[in-house]
Amino acid sequence: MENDIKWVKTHCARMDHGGCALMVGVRDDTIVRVKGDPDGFLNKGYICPKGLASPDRLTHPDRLKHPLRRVGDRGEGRWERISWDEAIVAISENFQGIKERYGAKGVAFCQGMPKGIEHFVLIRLANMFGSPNVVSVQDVCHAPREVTGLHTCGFYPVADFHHRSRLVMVWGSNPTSTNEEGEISSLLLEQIKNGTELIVVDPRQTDLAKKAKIWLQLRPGTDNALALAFLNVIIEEQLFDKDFVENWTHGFEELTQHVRDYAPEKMSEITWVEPDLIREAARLYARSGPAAIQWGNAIEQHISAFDTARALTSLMAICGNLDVPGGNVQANEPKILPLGKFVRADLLPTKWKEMIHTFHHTIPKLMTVPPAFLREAIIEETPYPVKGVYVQCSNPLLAYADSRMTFNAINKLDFLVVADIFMTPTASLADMVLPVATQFEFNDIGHYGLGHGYILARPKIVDPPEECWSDIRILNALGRAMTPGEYWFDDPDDLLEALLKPSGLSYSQFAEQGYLKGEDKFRKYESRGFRTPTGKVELYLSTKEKFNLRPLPEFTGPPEEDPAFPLILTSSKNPYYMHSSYRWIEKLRKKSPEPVVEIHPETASKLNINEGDQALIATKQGEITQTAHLTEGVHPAVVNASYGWWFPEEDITSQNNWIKSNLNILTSVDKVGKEFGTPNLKGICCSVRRKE
Ligand SMILES: Nc1nc2c(c(=O)[nH]1)N[C@H]1C(S)=C(S)[C@@H](COP(=O)(O)OP(=O)(O)OC[C@H]3O[C@@H](n4cnc5c(=O)[nH]c(N)nc54)[C@H](O)[C@@H]3O)O[C@H]1N2
Ligand SMILES: Nc1nc2c(c(=O)[nH]1)N[C@H]1C(S)=C(S)[C@@H](COP(=O)(O)OP(=O)(O)OC[C@H]3O[C@@H](n4cnc5c(=O)[nH]c(N)nc54)[C@H](O)[C@@H]3O)O[C@H]1N2
Ligand code: SF4
Ligand SMILES: [Mo]
Repeated sequence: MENDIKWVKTHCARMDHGGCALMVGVRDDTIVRVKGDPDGFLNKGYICPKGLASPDRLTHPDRLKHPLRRVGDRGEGRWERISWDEAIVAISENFQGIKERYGAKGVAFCQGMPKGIEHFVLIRLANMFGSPNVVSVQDVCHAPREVTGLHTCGFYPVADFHHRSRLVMVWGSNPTSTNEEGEISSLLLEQIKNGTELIVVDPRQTDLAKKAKIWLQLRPGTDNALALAFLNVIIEEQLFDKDFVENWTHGFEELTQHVRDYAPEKMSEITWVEPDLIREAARLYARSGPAAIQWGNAIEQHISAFDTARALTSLMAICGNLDVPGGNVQANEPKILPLGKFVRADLLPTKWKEMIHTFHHTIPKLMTVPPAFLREAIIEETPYPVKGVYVQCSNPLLAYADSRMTFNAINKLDFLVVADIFMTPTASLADMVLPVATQFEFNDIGHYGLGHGYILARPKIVDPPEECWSDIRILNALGRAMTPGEYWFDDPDDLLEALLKPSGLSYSQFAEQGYLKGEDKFRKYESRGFRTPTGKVELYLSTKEKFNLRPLPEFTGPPEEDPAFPLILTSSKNPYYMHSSYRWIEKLRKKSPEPVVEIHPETASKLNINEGDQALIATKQGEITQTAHLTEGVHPAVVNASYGWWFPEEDITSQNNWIKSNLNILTSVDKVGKEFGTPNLKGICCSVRRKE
């Protein structure tokens, strides 16, 4: 039987950011096996449980297979099956109608975690339709790191796992579970095996924390204070790279004065990390170049995201770790169509003036609307009303902070379309649900536009079932129906051809080759300076007045405290799921059957909670239930809850389904960071009690 399997190469996708090269075994247009491809330059054969289970997405009996139109009340679960032609016409008519009444900006286009080029085709559609409002989860995912990098040093500094680092400092990131955005952990683990030292900054004792030379178990939400203490030590003790600081930084004097206020002793009270340990870690980082900071979600799921990212970028700079092999680098893109051209930014030059978040004075270069501001626009009609929403690759009812606000916003919409592979809680509230083809079922390109310097081929391997269309095909059809047809194609694959054209490769040649990577080049600033107004790394922002930014990284104030909610809530991503997705895949559900909250045994004992008990977790916002797991891996004052939980096996029309264990019932957008509209998802006051 083995020899009638045909093996095809592709890259894993849509189970996280993707990246692992895979060998996919096919028989009779069905995927029968997958394994890691030893030739994969990011994974060298590695594959995780999600990757192994990924073909099960395709064959699940409950998968959406036909376009559906709502017939009953919103959320009642009554649908009629319609044709694709009817669906495209109805969406186009509804969105055109809103455009006539409220302007094109009255329609918003929402994307979840970018999964492939559909994100950029969606922006192209919005630009051509005339709406400046593309919404994404960037407020809590990558934009704080990327955009702060652009303002500080002219690029997004990513950890380079492809060259040897003497030390890696993993800060608020958990790559052995998340392999976040192409940083596949197998490369890091190989370096550690070969002697690279490790510092881990995480309130939980992760697998990497167990391997680390130094583990800084900080109080959740205080990364900002800790990073400033690092700067204090390194500058006071003169451990910085003097040549680099002298030649390539702007405002070192100001930074030196400024960080005097942040001595480890003082910051220790806030962060709970012993002053000596802060000193030891700061010295080790400064003395171990080349050193990379693998930074993650934790630093940017907090209102102080901008200042934390500023402090960490400053740390990379003054220690001489920017754009050196094994440090934090500016990736060089391969020769492909630049993003702006692909999305046709030229067609909507007024975008930056009209986007919803411009009215909230967010930071320049933030191109997508933060969800907090989208919902305000829908509910309060400020700065103007939004009446129609197209959602793709996203489940906002679970993913956005303050789920009840999302529910209220959805209920105020005139028209909601959701494109998904499965009926989710968000889709169940839509006016129209579109069944999509997913990974393995259409030609796609991975990692375009993510700033990592490579793109990955994800060729079609099997046919999609019944009437499932890829997002790209749907958007192309919508483009033809509701924007000037000349910008769209007879064959949606021509979008991929256009993107690849500057490389001289056709899609099939690219698929054959597997990936395209920009040339490795380092210390590019030596020939052209840093792409900032001063040509240097701006430790002090020269644009502070122009953009109304804090010029130096500041400690934005002590974390909230509330005697009624004495514990501190944080969360981390589940290694077996992507966000709210795939609880319906049996192999994965077996590994992680229910939402779990980690509690320290001493705390649990005081609360009279035993292993496996149902625990009620409450914040000012609301209350949810998760199953208690006792572990010494969390601090006694901290609980680590699961995020993204709903129950596909239960009644989807019941509100209890998405409310009962959903972490975002507990989060709020009452307070958001000014630069990115980021709410606090980590480090929130909570209480826990046993559910009787
Ligand atoms: N409290 C809290 N909230 C968070 C986070 C957190 O850590 N804590 N993390 C945040 C982060 S980092 C992110 S990125 C967001 C994620 O937010 P989302 O991206 O909205 O979350 P997902 O659950 O991944 O939603 C993806 C949806 O896409 C569908 N899908 C899968 N493949 C395809 C496809 O090919 N096409 C289409 N159209 N749909 C597909 C899935 O079935 C699923 O319903 O959540 C954010 N929210
Ligand atoms: N399995 C899986 N993989 C994924 C995803 C998924 O949902 N599941 N999502 C993908 C996406 S969209 C993203 S953006 C990436 C995110 O990838 P990561 O950045 O790795 O995301 P998290 O697991 O949210 O957080 C990382 C670590 O931060 C710690 N942490 C919690 N609170 C704090 C704090 O206040 N300070 C510090 N320093 N650490 C804290 C957590 O304990 C956790 O170990 O992962 C991607 N990969
Ligand atoms: S780590 Fe990510 S890219 Fe690699 S196999 Fe797992 S889900 Fe796929
Ligand atoms: Mo994310």
